[in-house]
Amino acid sequence: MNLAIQATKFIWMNGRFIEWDEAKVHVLTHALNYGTGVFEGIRGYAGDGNLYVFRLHDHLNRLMRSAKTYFMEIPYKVEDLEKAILELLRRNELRVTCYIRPLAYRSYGFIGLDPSRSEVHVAIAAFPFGKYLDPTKGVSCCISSWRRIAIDALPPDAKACGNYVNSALAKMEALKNGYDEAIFLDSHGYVCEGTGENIFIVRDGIIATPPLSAGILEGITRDSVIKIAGDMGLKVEERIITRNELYVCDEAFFTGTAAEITPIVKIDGRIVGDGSIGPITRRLQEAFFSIVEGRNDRYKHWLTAVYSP
Ligand code: PY5
Repeated sequence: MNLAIQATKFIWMNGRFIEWDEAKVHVLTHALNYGTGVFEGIRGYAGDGNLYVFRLHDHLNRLMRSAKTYFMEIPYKVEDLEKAILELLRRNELRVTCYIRPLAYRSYGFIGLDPSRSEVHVAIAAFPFGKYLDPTKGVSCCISSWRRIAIDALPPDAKACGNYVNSALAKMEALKNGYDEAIFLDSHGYVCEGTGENIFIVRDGIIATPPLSAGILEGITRDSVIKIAGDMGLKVEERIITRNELYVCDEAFFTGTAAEITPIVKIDGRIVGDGSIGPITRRLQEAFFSIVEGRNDRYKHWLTAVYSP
């Protein structure tokens, strides 16, 4: 996967469109030192001659919830940020599948751990983005030796920058040991999520995914998959999943904005199912891509068209 950031022309920063290379911060920025920022990852999809942003409103609402947790007053309304994102995509002439990264952070001004005196700044970048994990072959995973941040230590359902040092430790460990991705257990030892993805398993035709109480991010792709599967007549349970269920399930997959729907084909050396993409995973993947690319009218309300037809 090529994860090198591809520069575009403009970045939206604090209400203005500025040149990509000018989007800079001071090294003493509070968020850079202490992780006091919140962010979103959103995808735009190329489809039938247009670009569609997937669940834009839901992502920005989650950004606002993350900010609320940290007493950050974002000086823009969801509607302002929506307009800014659509305008940014147009100014950058993006017509290919891309990633949109809104970031609100405590800026420069005060040392010390109370962030509340440092102003909240907001930046939005958008750039072309292909696959994050391999959706065609599937990925090989390990159970991380690092636990996911406990819900009484840092709220994992607020998408804060600081949460991701925990993800980075697990991701590096997995890659160094020859895996593609890590799966976190929660502080009780139950299955939690990936480093930047939610996780699902399938057993005897029933789909299961850990509940919010396992300390997961309330993923928007997770929510989409639950709805799509329900509409297909498949049974989906939000329930505690044990580590061993990962080893013996019929299918497993990750969901996320970056990961989309990525099949998991191996966990700690155990082959999942027959080692290829499972039938339910495949059906969900096909449905998901037809929806995000604007080929399914039933879910058009999840899409915001960037260009007028
Ligand atoms: N869990 C964690 C820890 C995440 O970071 C993400 C998203 C998800 C679950 C899935 O949430 P959603 O479906 O709403 O995207 N991760 C970011 C993403 O853009 C960053 C990954 C590098 O996918």
